[in-house]
Amino acid sequence: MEKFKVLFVFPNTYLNIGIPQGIAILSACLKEAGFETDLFDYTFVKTEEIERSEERQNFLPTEYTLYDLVKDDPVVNLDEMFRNKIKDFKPDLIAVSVMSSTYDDGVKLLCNNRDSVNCPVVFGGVHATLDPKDTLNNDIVNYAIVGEGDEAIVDLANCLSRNTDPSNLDNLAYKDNDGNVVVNKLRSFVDLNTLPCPDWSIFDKRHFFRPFMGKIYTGSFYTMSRGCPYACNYCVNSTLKVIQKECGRYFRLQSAKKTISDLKQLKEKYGVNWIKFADDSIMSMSIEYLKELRDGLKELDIMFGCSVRPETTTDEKVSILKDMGCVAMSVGIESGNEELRKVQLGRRMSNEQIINAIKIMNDYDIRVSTFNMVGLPGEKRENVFETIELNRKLKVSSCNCYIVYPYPGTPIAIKYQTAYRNDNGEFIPVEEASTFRLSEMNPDEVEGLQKTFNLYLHLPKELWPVIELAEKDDADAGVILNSLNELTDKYYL
Ligand code: B12
Ligand code: SF4
Repeated sequence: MEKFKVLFVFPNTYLNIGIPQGIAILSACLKEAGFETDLFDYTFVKTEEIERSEERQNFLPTEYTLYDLVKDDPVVNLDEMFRNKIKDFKPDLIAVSVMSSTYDDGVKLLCNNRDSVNCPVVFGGVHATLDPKDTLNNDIVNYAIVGEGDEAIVDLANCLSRNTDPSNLDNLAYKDNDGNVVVNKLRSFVDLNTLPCPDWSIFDKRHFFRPFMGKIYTGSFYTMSRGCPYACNYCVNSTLKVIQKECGRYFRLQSAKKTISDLKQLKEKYGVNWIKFADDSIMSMSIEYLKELRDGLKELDIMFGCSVRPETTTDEKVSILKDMGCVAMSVGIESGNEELRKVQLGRRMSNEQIINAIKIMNDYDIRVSTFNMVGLPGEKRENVFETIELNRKLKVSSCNCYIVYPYPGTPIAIKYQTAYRNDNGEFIPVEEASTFRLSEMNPDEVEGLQKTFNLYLHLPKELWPVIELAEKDDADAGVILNSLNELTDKYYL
């Protein structure tokens, strides 16, 4: 008998590379249970000609870039490719993984190709957990999985392959005959140590492209924990924790042995030599755990980057991580104003703690990048400059700067009563976050500051009046912005 087949769909942004661990683990779970899987991934589907990107890279650029990865690809039609995939693979279940920002794209693909979709459709991922009602608000979606999908998708595939009714399955959400959304009870969190190694085989190998410090490495994301011990006001973790309160302790960590064994396999199979640990806060892990991890990972000789909370940073932990292969750390600063950071973002840490943490990282010669936000509730222009000044003082290599987006269900979205869909029912794009008007500045000013944030960081203060001209949204400002970016790349990075 033919195996029951599950086709994953990853509605990603073009060239936003990196393997989503959610799909990779679910695929491994399904294969372990005897099912067949495949993937339709937007990441390398070129729907229009692209120019060699002028995008500036964070660390020393490589000559071979993302553009070179895809320059010989033909321009294709996304819908046609999807229909061909369905024709070739003949799935029995289509499984779409979505964040809030990608849900509409997933639905659009299925609706555009309705005639080819001849099997049930399940949506999962962070958006399905945050808002199952919204997820099921299109008749093309038959089921949503709320919370963890590792066991739920196997149960669903089992039911469907035996033609039995899945409607009692834990974690399942569906619409009953009256059109009401039913969300079943959630099962306990899965024991992470029992999960198979993520299945990277279904992904385009170009996802492994990792340029760093002028060289190209091979690797992708890997997570060894789920959840986060903190609860920042703008982060979905605060909400996911509440939704899944009946499932067990929210922050979970797999054994060091499991991480070592998985990374060994990924190294053997794909030649991995660079990993980005996508765990929310690596230094929340104990010294003993980190030491065990170091002892096992050291011999694999894998370089890695990770995210850290400043107040968990200690000399001893950084020294262990460095010894383990850490070369880059990302630190969430978010705002240089302690009051805004504490009251609006729920991040209780002082500037002093941030400065000390980054000093330790610098002492160990670890590349530091920071995460920052503009457009915070109550934020004024001078507060943005407090954030810029803090970063300047820290001499960080690069800053990521985002405009605050009140994601569904987050404390910030609830407090300011923001809706993430516009009057036409469309998701308000992340690029239009300034239109939420949370700060004391107007949206143009917020956008201007976001796009010039790194210029204010790197260029001498004498040039700040020129940078201010580049903040505007017109052709002249565009020319100034490009020149300043070139100047920064050439002389100040
Ligand atoms: C790695 C990562 C990325 C990677 C890979 C994305 C991915 N899908 O994995 C990249 C770089 C592409 C990325 C980009 C972005 N990301 Co991101 N990312 C993460 C991060 C740090 C880890 C994801 C992960 O591996 N988790 C571990 C896996 C195991 O969990 P999981 O994905 O949730 O999967 C489980 C369940 O959700 C479910 N499941 C997942 N898929 C499916 C599918 C089906 C069919 C089923 C049944 C179940 C199911 O089962 C899985 C196992 O239990 C998370 C934070 C986090 N800790 O989750 C943010 C996070 C997902 N990202 C987020 C955001 C905002 C973004 C960006 C919009 C950022 C930006 N401003 O550009 C972009 C959007 C990109 C785009 N496509 O347009 C938000 C999403 C918020 C929201 N409401 O949607 C998160 C939650 C961060 C946060 N704390 O706010 N991201
Ligand atoms: S520390 Fe990071 S992942 Fe954890 S709640 Fe805060 S923003 Fe979210």
